[in-house]
Amino acid sequence: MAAVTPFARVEDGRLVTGQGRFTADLAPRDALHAVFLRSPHAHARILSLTLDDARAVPDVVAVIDAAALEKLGIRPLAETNPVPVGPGNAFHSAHWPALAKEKVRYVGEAVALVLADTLNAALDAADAVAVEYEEDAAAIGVDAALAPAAPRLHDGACGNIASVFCAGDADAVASAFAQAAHVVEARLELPRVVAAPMEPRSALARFDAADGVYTLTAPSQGVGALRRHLAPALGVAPEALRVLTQDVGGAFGVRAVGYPEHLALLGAARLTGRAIRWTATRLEAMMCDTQGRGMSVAARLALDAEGNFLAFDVDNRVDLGAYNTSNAAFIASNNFARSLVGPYRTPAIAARVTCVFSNAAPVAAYRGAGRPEGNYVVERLIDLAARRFGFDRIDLRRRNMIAADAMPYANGLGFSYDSGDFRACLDAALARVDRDDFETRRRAAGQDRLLGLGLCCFVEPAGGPPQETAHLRFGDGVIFIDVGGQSIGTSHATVFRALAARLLDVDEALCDVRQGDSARHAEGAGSIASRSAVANAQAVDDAVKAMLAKARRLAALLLQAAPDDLIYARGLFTLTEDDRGLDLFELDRASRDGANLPADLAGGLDARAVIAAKPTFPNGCHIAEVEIDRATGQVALTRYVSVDDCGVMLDETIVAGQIHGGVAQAVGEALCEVAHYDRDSGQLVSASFMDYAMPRASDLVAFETHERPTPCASNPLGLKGAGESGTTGGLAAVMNAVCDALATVGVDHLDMPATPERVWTAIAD
Ligand code: SMO
Repeated sequence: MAAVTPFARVEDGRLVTGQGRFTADLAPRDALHAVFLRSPHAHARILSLTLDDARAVPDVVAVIDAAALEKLGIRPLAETNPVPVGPGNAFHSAHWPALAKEKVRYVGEAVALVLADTLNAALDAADAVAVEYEEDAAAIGVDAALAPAAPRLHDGACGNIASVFCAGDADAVASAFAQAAHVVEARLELPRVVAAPMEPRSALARFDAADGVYTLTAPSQGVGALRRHLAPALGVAPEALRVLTQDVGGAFGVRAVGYPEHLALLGAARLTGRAIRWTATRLEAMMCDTQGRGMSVAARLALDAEGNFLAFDVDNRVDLGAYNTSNAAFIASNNFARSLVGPYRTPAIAARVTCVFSNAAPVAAYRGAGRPEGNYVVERLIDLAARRFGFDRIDLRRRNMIAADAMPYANGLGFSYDSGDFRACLDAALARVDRDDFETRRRAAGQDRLLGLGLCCFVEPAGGPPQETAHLRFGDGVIFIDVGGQSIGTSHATVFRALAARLLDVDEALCDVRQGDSARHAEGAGSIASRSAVANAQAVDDAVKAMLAKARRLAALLLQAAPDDLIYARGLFTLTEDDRGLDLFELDRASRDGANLPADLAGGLDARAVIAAKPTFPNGCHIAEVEIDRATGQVALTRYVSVDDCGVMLDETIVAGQIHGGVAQAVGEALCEVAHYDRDSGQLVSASFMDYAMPRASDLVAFETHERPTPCASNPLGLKGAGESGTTGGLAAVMNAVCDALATVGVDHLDMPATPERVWTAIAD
């Protein structure tokens, strides 16, 4: 039973007193330490790999190469979400190998795996592996990878192109542009970023030879999703892989996928018969975790003379890195394209997305996963159009917004918005910002300090399919709430406990949330795409309803009453207000006992529900103010106001926390973060916190977060996602503010990140 704590969240007492249990805390005495030998080259042929000297190092138990894993039937990791192939679309995948064979394609790609009784022995042995490489030129970035003479990464990927995806109506767009009064065009670069969760990737791998079952303990965004990704690559049925996740020290999308290291470590456990433990160094995390974004977008917006949007035309070229991960091409294609509608009635939209292989680490989901990028493109184009053609940027947005009474609104790119009042969010945000006062302050600031105000209106297609599951289990004086999601800092133990207790009308102390074991929680799609609250809560709701319905029928039988005559309150079925009645635990015992009961009332009250999860459309308006020091180019975020519609909120504090975290992540991407690869060598030169600028508290401001909810119409609890709204609203709000400030000195557009050097250079030019 969960203890009563003085903390706001169930999780806090444990976590803030150092009692969290993270994967690296599991340190079985007999476990071998694992060290990966990694490629120092971005692109090279492996001429020879000699393991003998490494194997001779004292305390080394095994040194493994690609061939050894291949003999176990381990294959490269395939995508779980391919780009849909259809008219105009093409897809050539390149799967991510557990260990490189013949060729390495990015700096940090694993080449061999050393297992030893001590970490130092493993490190020494990794040094003793002899690899002969023949270097090839590296293709860094989409332009280089698409150049006619570019080095080819994969046989079969012609011109390094992984996929081409087309969405929308290109003919309608072409005719709209032909009639437009105004056309604005821009080229927008969204550089790569790394997620850098506080807890680096870590794993404990085991293999039970008796039953042939692999067990992987690792941080994840859902054990079911990780198992579905890894089992086929291991060449086993899903039941032959058990995935366990304990506490997770940050996820941000990079934990949604399986990794080559998972496969290699599980293979090593099988080959050695020992448990294997591994925790990435920060350098490995920077180089080898999947990265995010990496897009080069050419966009055009057509307007009529009054400022009505006519058409939007977007061409996105995406730097996938060396391999296609589980979801990278899908995110950059499908998620990105379907975010180009936003809150606006744009009659015609066309998007083309070309995903390109390059000699950098693979990309995958990164908070928002395609949606912040799409939204950023829309919102930058609107500001550019307003400035160029003399429209007020707020009037322009308001004029083109989808009205609240247009719901449900078919957005033309495959989604139907169920609800939302976009103008109300815009108005609520503007009501908190005095634009006249801002203009007065801007004038007063003079020439040395450039003030900027930026806003962003967005709709974020979130969550959705396939399914989600919840299981209520009666324990000894406790009801376990098993859910398929995974808390990644998202407070599931607090939120789903409170929800279950409310739906069951019992004390919270009687409810205990469980997740993180694929033996129990395999069906869930995991905590991705802002879906946990929406999908898991619905499943809990359904499971509670099913359980209470059975309990009511049983109580009626035992109390010799009609089911509808029973009163249910506080966990108790009674006939009148003051009779003793039967509580849920008594009913569960009677049902389990089963004596003389009809079959449908026997077997206990445990209940399982699986729901089909529908997408939701969190939306809102975010406003940022910045101040640029003209002499140094330093950008200071001076104010941040958000008004979000996350639907009905299960816990307002936790929603606010999600918005805060998302905004901070967006500010980092907008102002300071960039995964910088050297164009010639392909080295990741920003591979430590000395070089990669994570935002610090001093880079932020006290966020003023507000909610203006409209209940979601597509699920009974009225919930919408909240986990990524801050990131989606934040990118464009901050960059529109930066560009608003720079416009006063004649700079139209600046790409992220708006570092002092880039801002200063733009002003100087
Ligand atoms: S970036 Mo999220 O795991 O969709």
